[in-house]
Amino acid sequence: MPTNQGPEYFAAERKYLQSRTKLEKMTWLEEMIRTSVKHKGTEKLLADLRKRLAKLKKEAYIQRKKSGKPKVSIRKEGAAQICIIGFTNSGKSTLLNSLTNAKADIASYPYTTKKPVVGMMDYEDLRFQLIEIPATFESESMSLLHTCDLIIAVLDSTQNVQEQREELVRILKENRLENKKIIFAKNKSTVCGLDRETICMDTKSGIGLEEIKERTWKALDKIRIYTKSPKKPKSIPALALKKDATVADLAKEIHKDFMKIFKYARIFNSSKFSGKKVGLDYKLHDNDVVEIHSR
Ligand SMILES: Nc1nc2c(ncn2[C@@H]2O[C@H](COP(=O)(O)OP(=O)(O)OP(=O)(O)O)[C@@H](O)[C@H]2O)c(=O)[nH]1
Ligand SMILES: [Mg+2]
Repeated sequence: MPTNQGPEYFAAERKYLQSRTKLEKMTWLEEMIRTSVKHKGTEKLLADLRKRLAKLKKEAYIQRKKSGKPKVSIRKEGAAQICIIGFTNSGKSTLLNSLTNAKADIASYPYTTKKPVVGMMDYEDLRFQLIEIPATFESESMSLLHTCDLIIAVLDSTQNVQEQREELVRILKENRLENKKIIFAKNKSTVCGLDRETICMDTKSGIGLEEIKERTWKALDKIRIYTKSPKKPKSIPALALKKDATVADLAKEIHKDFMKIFKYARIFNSSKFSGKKVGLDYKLHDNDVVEIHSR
């Protein structure tokens, strides 16, 4: 055992040795890794701790798969539902709180978030629902990843980024989520590399938050449509529809029976045809304002 560890490390080690559950053990192993001094002399110890942690995570995952607990379901609100994933302490709650009205607990203590936390994010007249997925990756909250529209994966730049990325990709694959849209964001990082695919952010100081919003909207690959009533201004928040959406798609989005009472619509935009009367098959464009007239 190395003799040059500080009191924080020894306190975590004591707690680890007293732990009974897998989650407790994982928590204190994470804490031992975090608080351990890092130099040549502790490399072997750290490798051993990481190996033990990886084994525990795997066992915990198999156990959870068998637990059969009811799946968490959160009703979609706004233009899209976006899940935030990442390992413990990567800064998921800090990101969620910075982008939305949520008040998730933030702490350097591992596994602070134990249940999914929801918040609403505003971006250019659109509202998005953001959900932090606990880093324990329990199967009951993993179900949210199947139904959400996009995943933001937070990587902790104070740890091995490549390893985290590969491990997250493996978890997604294991859950048959490999085809899900995903954005990678490297947190706690003010120095950015050449990898333009990965967003570089420091949520604590607000760096990269605008980019996260822009990239989220871009990745969703949708168009923003405003509705309005006659003689009224356009309604905000706007709706997000698929790129080739028509007025009929918009009517269905407003209400499933809206098509039955639809008479015609007027489209307002920056073109010379603004105010034009159209039918259900009219193909909408980004930023169109649609005034629907019903019977
Ligand atoms: N320097 C720095 N610290 C950060 C940043 N974002 C988060 N932190 C710190 O990292 C620690 C963990 O942050 P959280 O937001 O709680 O992380 P989390 O991913 O939600 O963690 P769990 O819920 O435990 O899985 C806290 O001490 C934060 O203050 C950042 O951008 N820069
Ligand atoms: Mg959290």
